[in-house]
Amino acid sequence: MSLRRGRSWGLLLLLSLPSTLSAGWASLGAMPQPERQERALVFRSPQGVAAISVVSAEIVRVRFSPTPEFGRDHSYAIANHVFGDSRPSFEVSAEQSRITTSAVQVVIQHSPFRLSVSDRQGELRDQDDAERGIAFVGSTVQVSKRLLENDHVYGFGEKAGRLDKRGWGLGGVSYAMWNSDTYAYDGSTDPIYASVPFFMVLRNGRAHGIFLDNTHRSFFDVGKQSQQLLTFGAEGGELDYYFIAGPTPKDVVARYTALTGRTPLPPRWALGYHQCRYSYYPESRLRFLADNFRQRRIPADTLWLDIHYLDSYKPFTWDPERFPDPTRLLGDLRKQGFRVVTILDPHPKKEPGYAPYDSGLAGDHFVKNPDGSVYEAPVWPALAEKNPGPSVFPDFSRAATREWWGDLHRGLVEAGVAGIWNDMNEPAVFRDPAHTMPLDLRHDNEGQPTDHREIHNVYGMLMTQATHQGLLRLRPNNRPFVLTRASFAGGQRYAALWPGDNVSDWWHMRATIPMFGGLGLSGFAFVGADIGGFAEAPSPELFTRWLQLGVFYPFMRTHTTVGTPDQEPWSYGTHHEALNRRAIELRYELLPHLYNVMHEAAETGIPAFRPLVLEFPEDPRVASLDDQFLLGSDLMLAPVVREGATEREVYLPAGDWYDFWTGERHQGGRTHRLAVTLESIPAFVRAGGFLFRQPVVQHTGEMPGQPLIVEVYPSAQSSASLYEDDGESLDYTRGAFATRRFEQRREKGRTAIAGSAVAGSYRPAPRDLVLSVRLDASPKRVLLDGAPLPEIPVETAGGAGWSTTKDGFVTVRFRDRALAFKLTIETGAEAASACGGCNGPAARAARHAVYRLIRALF
Ligand code: MIG
Repeated sequence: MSLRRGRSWGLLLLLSLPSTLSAGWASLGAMPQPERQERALVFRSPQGVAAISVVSAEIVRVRFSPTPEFGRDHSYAIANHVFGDSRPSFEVSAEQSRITTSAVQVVIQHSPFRLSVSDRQGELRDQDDAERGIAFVGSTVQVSKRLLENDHVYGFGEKAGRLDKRGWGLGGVSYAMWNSDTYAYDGSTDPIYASVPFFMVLRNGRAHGIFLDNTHRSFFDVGKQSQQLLTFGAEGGELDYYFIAGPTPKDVVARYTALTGRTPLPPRWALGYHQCRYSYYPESRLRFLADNFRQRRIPADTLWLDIHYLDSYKPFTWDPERFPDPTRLLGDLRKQGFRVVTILDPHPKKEPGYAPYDSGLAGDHFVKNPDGSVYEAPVWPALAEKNPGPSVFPDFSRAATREWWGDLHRGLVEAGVAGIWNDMNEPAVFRDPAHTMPLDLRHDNEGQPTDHREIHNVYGMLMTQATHQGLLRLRPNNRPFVLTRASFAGGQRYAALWPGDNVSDWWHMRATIPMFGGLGLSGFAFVGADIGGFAEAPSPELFTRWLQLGVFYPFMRTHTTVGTPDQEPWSYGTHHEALNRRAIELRYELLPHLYNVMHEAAETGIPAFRPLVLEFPEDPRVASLDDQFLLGSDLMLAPVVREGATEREVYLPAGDWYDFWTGERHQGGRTHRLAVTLESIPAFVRAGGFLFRQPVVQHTGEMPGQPLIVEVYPSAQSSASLYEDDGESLDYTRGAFATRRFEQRREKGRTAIAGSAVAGSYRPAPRDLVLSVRLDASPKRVLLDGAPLPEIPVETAGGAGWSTTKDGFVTVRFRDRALAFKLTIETGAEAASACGGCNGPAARAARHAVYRLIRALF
């Protein structure tokens, strides 16, 4: 303790020395009065230049450089600089400057230069530490902010730790941003593959965010060196950060993604189940897989080809023996409803006569050594059996190179490949002690050459940009699907992300929950981890549990490394096969819901996979909750993540919740203890929630014509909207979508459900609507647009009508005409307890009988 004290005194002493005398850190001291520019105040002193500018009423940019002038104003992360006019007002006095917008007030104290931001209510949100403020040494710049006792901190993208970055008992956490290939990482490995220098602070239930727009290696000390300080900075470039106001965490995420872009709406097939391993080959193995999925009736959409499909690991080739006729293979698989995704690493082999090398050299597309020669290093092609040799590396920071790389995908697209998997793009380099490129390599940097220090963290993202845009040029009316391992802030615009090489153990499975919570808050909505684990082999139980969790990953893919036992849903015996099938079936039943929330993410930035704090920021009990999450706003998941578990504790926030499986009502605001079996996938729906489902299909190609099932959970009044489109093309950007609103109103004796007419020009294939309405009393009469519908016993349903199941749902079915409708359910006077005794397994079986029946009918 005293040692630590001593150290910080030493640091304080250093910081208070005038910069000219100190060889160490210099703290930014006095700044003279600023120059007023249109939307900014610019301060200059012999120590450097600072600018505080207003991006929007809620977003303020802070820039400092320990140089006389700023460098080029350029960002790989920012997608949108243009926001509406916020009419800030500026006041400048000798001691301080003040910028006021409709949402925030920024006060800049001139001597020493310190900044603070308060919200509309006048509460301080963000405040430079009075002692330290901005400081710099060599090429490193940093700023220290005050951290309050009750602050919670979230985000930082892909981090393998707790959701709340404040750490256990305020122990603090310190993070670095430097994309790293970290095979079999664990909770103490940092950094890993992707860098998102963004975080959110939750203070008294209200949030603000900070985004450090700097691609160099950066660091974030969250209350670790000192409990009262959050210090961040980077080892090069400017201190260039954005303060983003809330007050809600959703506001912050929406604004952060307005700046850096949003995850585009994925093609629907990419939300289905993906089967991968390192590596499936030869082609007969792929056919075997496809046949097994279909014969065993285990739904799946996509099979993946890892590096063994390539000829000697060379990008844009096929191994001629393993895959003699890719076009025919892919065509045949497509007929069975399968798509294929192929891997591509950023390391073309140095080999005259190999087209990507020849054209890359001719176009000057490769990363250079400081002396101007092309950089070569060993990656996979160096380990090929035939003709091993070094690789060269595209300089994705050059626009012309991105275009060249994108165009190289033509052959794959023509063969029928549906999407591209970008791996090794940290970049990973073999036999280098740092496992990446030397820091002094040269990159174009969009016309302002720089070294690898500045490009490293965006190398992977720029590769995905090249891939995404190339796919778009090659198939202009198709939504590109790209999966990447490395990325950077803003990378959500180009690719889905998976957190690399996890391990087949229970910790790694659990760790994905806070990790995806943090990634979602950091703009990455399309994420999923290797189900079953990459390194090592899962027990049958672990694999089943991981699939049951993976049902709710936005991206659901099983993957494992080379040499491990089979890791397919049927690889663990018939009992587990049935459980695994059931999990994947659930995924497909929930696809309309998942698609809807992915669309919401594309529109608003609010992720599909949500930590509870996003929905319940004022509930202190969810601030550090690591083993539950929501899919959308209303579906709460509490997966079983402990080996041999027979019980699961679930915290339900205030309000009523309904067991997804039994319909049983639970009171929120407290923790419940559930008994669980290997079958259990604990899930709850918030009162008033709407859940959009469909019967089980074997792949997304079977969706057209399926009935749309709308489950409605009680509240006095609530509504939800549903988005649909063709699932594949970009026609939706030109109006070819279908959105509709559903609303419920409940009063004594009747429940009314209204559906709006469909907006947009897309129309789903002819189908039925099935409304499954949770009731607290038994139905007497059901009217559609005022006309009574017949009651049809569950066993003989057909045509329009309604029926009940024992667990308190009424199921109403009628043709979906895409028109407005009004359903009225008249109920008797019984109390809610009418159904109290029938919420067990029998009720659940009855409810599922209805679904089976619906399935059989269509
Ligand atoms: O050095 O392509 O994370 O998913 O299967 C290993 C082979 C290279 C690492 C990826 C993994 C992939 C593997 N790759």
